Amino acid sequence: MAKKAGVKYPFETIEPKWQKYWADHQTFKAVEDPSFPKDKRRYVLDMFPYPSAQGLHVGHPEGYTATDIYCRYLRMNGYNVLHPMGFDAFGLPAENYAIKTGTHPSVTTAANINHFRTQIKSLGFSYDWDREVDTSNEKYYRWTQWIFLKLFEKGLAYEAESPINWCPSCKTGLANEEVKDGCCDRCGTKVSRKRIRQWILKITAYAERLLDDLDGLDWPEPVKLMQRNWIGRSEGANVIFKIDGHSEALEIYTTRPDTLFGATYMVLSPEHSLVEKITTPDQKAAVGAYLDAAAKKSDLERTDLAKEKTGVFSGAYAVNPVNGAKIPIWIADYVLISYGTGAIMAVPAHDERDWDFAKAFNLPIIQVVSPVPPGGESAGFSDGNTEGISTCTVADGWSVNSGDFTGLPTTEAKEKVTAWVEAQGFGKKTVNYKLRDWIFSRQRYWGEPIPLVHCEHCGIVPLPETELPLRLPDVQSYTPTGTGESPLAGITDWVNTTCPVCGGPAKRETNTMPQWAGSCWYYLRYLDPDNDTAFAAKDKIDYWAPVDLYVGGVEHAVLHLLYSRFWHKVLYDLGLVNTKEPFQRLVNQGMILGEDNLKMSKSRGNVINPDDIVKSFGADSMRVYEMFMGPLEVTKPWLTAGLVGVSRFLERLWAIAEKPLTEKSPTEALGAEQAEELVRLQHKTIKKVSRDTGSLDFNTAISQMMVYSNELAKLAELPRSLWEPLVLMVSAYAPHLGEELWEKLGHSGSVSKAAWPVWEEKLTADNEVTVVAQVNGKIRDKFTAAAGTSKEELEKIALALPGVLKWLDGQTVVKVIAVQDKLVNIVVK
Ligand code: ANZ
Ligand code: ZN
Repeated sequence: MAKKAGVKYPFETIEPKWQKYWADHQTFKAVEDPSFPKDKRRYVLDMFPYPSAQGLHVGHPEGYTATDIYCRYLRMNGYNVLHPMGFDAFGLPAENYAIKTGTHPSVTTAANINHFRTQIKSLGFSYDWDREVDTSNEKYYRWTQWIFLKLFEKGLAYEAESPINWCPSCKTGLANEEVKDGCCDRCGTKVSRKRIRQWILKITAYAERLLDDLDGLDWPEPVKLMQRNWIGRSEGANVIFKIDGHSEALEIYTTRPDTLFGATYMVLSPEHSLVEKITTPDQKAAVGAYLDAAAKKSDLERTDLAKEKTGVFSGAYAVNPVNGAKIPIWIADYVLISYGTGAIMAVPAHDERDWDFAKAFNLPIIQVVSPVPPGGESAGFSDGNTEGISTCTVADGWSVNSGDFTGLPTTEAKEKVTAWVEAQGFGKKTVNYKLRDWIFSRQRYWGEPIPLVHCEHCGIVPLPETELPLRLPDVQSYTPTGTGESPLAGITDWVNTTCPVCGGPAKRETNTMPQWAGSCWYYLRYLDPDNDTAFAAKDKIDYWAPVDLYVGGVEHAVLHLLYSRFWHKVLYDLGLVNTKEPFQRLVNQGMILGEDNLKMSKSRGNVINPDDIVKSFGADSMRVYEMFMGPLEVTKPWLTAGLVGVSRFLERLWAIAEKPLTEKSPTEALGAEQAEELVRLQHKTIKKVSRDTGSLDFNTAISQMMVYSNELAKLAELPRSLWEPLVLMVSAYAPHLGEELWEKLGHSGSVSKAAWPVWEEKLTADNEVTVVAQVNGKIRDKFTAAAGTSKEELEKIALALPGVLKWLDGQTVVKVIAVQDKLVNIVVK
């Protein structure tokens, strides 16, 4: 980074001056003023940062600048705006640092928060800092615990000993959402499975609403799609198969009931409860060995399509309810216990996994779907062919070999078979979701303690609300025990307590909440951050919520954004919030790459430090540059040359302000012709900047301001009426410079409280008009002309147009009628 940029305006003195002014005058304090009607209130939110030791990176100010410009624009247009900032302060890095150095995570976290706050403040954002939240502060996490108790009371939190994703390096359990490609999302270590006692939140109870309510949200489609896929709704049928020689039946889930006639074998997941019952004596040894091997694999390894299929025959047979066919029951780990019923009917002709399995174990394959309608033909497939199928076809088609259903298109066959199965009493229409309940406990220290105790007599007892916050005690060693217990388990005098119900001896829950807990509801705490009797007062929630615009990175598409929607819906059901959804509009900012077009990383040495930029170019240059790089949502590389260009623009504004200011009208000062041109450009600029700022198209707004400033820079004398509107608009983008220029214009008070300039529509019209040329009333051509061009001149142009000449050939022109700025009609005979 340039050590000495030589920026030619005193940003070093202007920027701290106005930051101090804003703080001293509480310029951006948001107040619930009832005189603003509901449609004149806006809640604009940034995804709050995790205060890492590295400090701010250039991606943070990208979103923060965008929302800040938008907020300033809204305020200047008469809106009451809530724009807060805070810190997502629980998390593993502080704890890992404590393990290494012994420094308490609260000490590191406080230092990091202070550093972040200073950095953020140096960029001149218009936050109401009185509303700052810190999720690791007991005044905050008291309410996180309180909401957990509500979930518990509603039966949405339960304890279970279950095999979970376990990161051997972080020594903690992980939620499904925290596992990427079989590895820990945080450290990249391969995730294994471990059975431990867990607290689990029943997010699946909200699956349908989490899916349905996406429709009403103004969110990027890719994010909605990611949530839809994650929730993974599928429609099908549960079908019951009798087991030959057993009283128990086997229930399977299928999304293809239309393929029932093609089931040639069944598969149980190794964990299925029927495995032990139905395995025949001669298969016991083989099945036992297979179960041991499967237990060691992760779900991902088991379901990976590319992996070779493994399995073992149970010795038992099921009876296909549609035709009485006896088909073998296998045990294979490509069927997961956690989905559907943990058992399937296998249709190798139309399911690739089943196909691979059937080929590997030489099981029969029966085609029951044809790609061609009855009577049609196609290579390799014809109606009724049951042998020699060379490939598996998963696509829809027409039923074949399917009894009474033969000939039906797939979609119709699905419905008919389901109805028939239901009528016969061996199945029912079923909806399944991929979404799993949320593993909510972590075996770590630096998180919210779960406010429950385990009593020998009363079982699990929630702490009374009056005992909140349940404070995180100090520990001697932060190192996780690795046994599945958190470091809290070692503090006996904290663990041993009395039962709030019976007063007998009891033990505290030693798991803590996951990193996502605090961020599930922080946007509500900003509404009423100091409230000691509620997480937020109802009237304040009613005043501001929901969040009108939420800006942040796309990496939270399923984690934070799904979890917080879930909590919000629970609070909604309790009557504690006023809307079904927390974030009405979402915008994802694009990633800023290094100058080499690669992701910024320490090891590549392409990291840009915002502090360096602020030091050499000023905060305003940094802000305007990040918005000028390209559309907010796209990924784009950092280019120092672009930053230099932007700082030239700000220097030019400074230079314009040094010109002699005149109170004369533009016409008086510049003469009619130049005045008219500049006034038109001014109004066009106001229109474009207003529209683009309102639609978050900041880069094009900036270029329009550049165009206009270039023209003003040419003037010897500066008419106030041409200059002031630009200063007002610039102030949203480069607020320190904006305030200084506003003050130079003789105004007192912050420019952020002034009114945004307005444009006159007629002055934004282009000087050129489109004129249509007609022959006998039919449009034959078009041309552009300067507005006000004389009728005679228009007639001359029209009569020479190629599109017109074609129609004049061999005709006599009888009359020509011209309407100024609009049309020329040529009448011929
Ligand atoms: C028969 C069949 C025939 C199937 C066919 C597919 C195609 P989605 O869409 O993801 O919901 N399945 C059901 N439970 C399973 C489990 N626990 N583990 C692994 N696979 C399971 O997938 C549903 C389909 O996946 C079901 O429909 C079942 O195979 C399989 F031509 O049943 B299908
Ligand atoms: Zn008790």
